[in-house]
Amino acid sequence: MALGNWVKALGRTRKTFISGVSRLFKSGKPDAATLDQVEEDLLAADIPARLADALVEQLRTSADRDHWREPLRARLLESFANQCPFEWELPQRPTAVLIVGVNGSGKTTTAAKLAKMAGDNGLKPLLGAADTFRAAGSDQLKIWADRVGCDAVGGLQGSDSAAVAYDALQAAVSRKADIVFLDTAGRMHTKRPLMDELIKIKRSMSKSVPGAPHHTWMVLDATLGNNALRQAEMFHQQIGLTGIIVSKLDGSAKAGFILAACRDLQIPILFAGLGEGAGDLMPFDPDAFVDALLGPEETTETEDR
Ligand SMILES: Nc1nc2c(ncn2[C@@H]2O[C@H](COP(=O)(O)OP(=O)(O)OP(=O)(O)O)[C@@H](O)[C@H]2O)c(=O)[nH]1
Ligand SMILES: [Mg+2]
Repeated sequence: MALGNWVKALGRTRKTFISGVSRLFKSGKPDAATLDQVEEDLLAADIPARLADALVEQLRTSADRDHWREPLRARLLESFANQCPFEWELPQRPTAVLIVGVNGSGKTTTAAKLAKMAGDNGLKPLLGAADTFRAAGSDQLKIWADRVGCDAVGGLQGSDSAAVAYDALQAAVSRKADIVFLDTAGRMHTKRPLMDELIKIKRSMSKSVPGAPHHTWMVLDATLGNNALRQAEMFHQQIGLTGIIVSKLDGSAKAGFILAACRDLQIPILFAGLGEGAGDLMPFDPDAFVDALLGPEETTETEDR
């Protein structure tokens, strides 16, 4: 997808991010008070504190109207040293992907978007609806499955989510699906905590298909900024994540947290959701992300309002 989509999606975060930088250049010599304000602006966009510090230092020493962009760009890109894209060439068939996340983060929508992307990459996807908590959780996914043109396997509300996970993987084997995305509930109605439920689902998946789940991806709502990061830490500790998908990037003013997710948690950011439609998911592109954050050359002139 074109850089333009990233530029549009990151508009709100960029406004906060870049307003400090432009203020710095308008004030002539960067004085301590302006630099403090710049740091505050960076933190307001949920840029990690350590990085905000380094960026301000960079601006202090090389605050030159014409030459600030490249050093800043390089510094921002360092955050993505652990980044690696998801390869749609699958070593196992079916490949099972467990989709987790807190309530309302965008799991169901993202599972559907992923199924569409798998289809676009020449694979046969299957959607599994292990969200047996939400009334019509399974129906919601089936509607999506029809929309993106794939099969869905689900259970009744209140049924055992681990059993649904098992069945969905069995169905993937018998229907010769290449990849199955298993949607889960953001919270549970039983007394058992969510993590226990997810651990049970994982165990059940491995009994159904050896080695499953091959991937455990967490959907993070980008509008939550640093709070999303803390959620990811918790999930990672408990169930082990192999990838992060950032949803709702289009509505976020705090997308700076993504810079910490990859570097501090050492989990790759695989995809980003830039809208509610089935086609609004894209592979995460660090260069496009950083370029969109910095904005076009004239951004410092136009966005400081
Ligand atoms: N703007 C925007 N909205 C999104 C995106 N992804 C999901 N949404 C919206 O977020 C809301 C919640 O999405 P769901 O997919 O139902 O979230 P969920 O995590 O499955 O929710 P629960 O099953 O209730 O835990 C819906 O209104 C989606 O349309 C995105 O990338 N951009
Ligand atoms: Mg859901």
